[in-house]
Amino acid sequence: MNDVLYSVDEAVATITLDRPEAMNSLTVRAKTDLLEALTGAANAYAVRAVLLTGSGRAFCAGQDLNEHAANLEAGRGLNDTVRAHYNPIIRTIREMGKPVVAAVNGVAAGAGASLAFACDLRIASDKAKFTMAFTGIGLAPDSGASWTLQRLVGPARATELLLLNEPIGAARALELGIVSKVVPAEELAAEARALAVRLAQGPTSAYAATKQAVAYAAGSTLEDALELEADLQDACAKTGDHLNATRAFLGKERPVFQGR
Ligand code: T3D
Repeated sequence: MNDVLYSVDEAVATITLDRPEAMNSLTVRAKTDLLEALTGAANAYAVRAVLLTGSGRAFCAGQDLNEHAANLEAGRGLNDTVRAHYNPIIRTIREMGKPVVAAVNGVAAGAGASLAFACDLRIASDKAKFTMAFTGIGLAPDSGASWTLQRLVGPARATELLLLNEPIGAARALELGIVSKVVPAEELAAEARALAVRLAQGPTSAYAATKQAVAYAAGSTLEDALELEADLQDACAKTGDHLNATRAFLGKERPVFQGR
C-alpha cells in the first residue's frame, strides 16, 4: 500500500490516509489502498476494532480533483469511480462486524466527510471541519452521504447541509450530533486510540450484531426489526463472551471479553 498506512496493535487496526501534501484526497490508488486496508481489517481474526484517520492537517478532502479533472477532460466522466471504488469502501465499513472509529483530525470534505459519516463513531479534533463540498463543484452526494448524514442529523438538516455546503466547525458538528466528542487537537490521537482499544476489548460478536440490527431497523418495519433482534440475540446468547460476562456480573467481577 502506498497512500494508506496500516498497522495492528492491541487488536486495533489503524488505517491512516497518507497523502498529506494533497490533504489526503482520494486518487484511484488511494481508494484501492483504502479498500484493501479495510477489507484486511474486516477479515483479520486478530482485529477487533478499526481506527480511521488522516496524516497531516486534513482528515480527507474527498475526491482528488486533479485526477477528476483529467478524467473529465479526457471524456471519461467519473470513470465509474463511485461504483468501482467509493461504494465498496462504504459497504465494507458499514458491513464489517467490528466497530470503526473515525478520528477526524482536520478537514473532512466531500467523500472525505462521507467516509467519516459511514464510521460507527466519530471523535474530532477542535481543528476539524466538515464541508459537504459536492454541490460546490456541481455534484450530488455520494459515498453514502445521502443515507448516513440524514441518520445523524435528520433529513431537514441533512438537506440544508448538502444544499448550502457551508463549512461546519467541530463545535457545531458536536451540537448537530455529527461527532460524539471534540477534544483538543494534541489529544485526539490518544483519545481516539483509547476509544478504539476499549472497543477492541469488548464483546465483538455483540458489537457486530448491534451494527447489523441498527442498520436493518433503519429500513424495516418494527415487526421485522423485532424478528431480527430475536435471531441476533439467540446468536449472541450462544457466545462464550455472553456466558462469561453473565457469570462475571453475578460474581461481582469485571468481564473479560474474548470477542467470541
Ligand atoms: O470522480 C468523482 O469526482 C466522483 C466523486 C466525488 C466525491 C467527492 O469527494 S466530490 C468533492 C471533492 N472535494 C472537494 O471539492 C474539496 C476541495 N477542497 C476544498 O474545498 C478545500 O481545499 C478544503 C476545504 C478541503 C481545505 O481548504 P483549505 O483552505 O484548508 O486548504 P486549500 O488551500 O484549499 O488546499 C490546500 C492544498 O490541498 C491545495 O493545494 P496547493 O495549492 O497547496 O498545491 C489544494 O489544491 C489541495 N487540495 C485540497 N482539496 C483537494 C486538493 N487537491 C486535490 N483534490 C482535492 N480534493
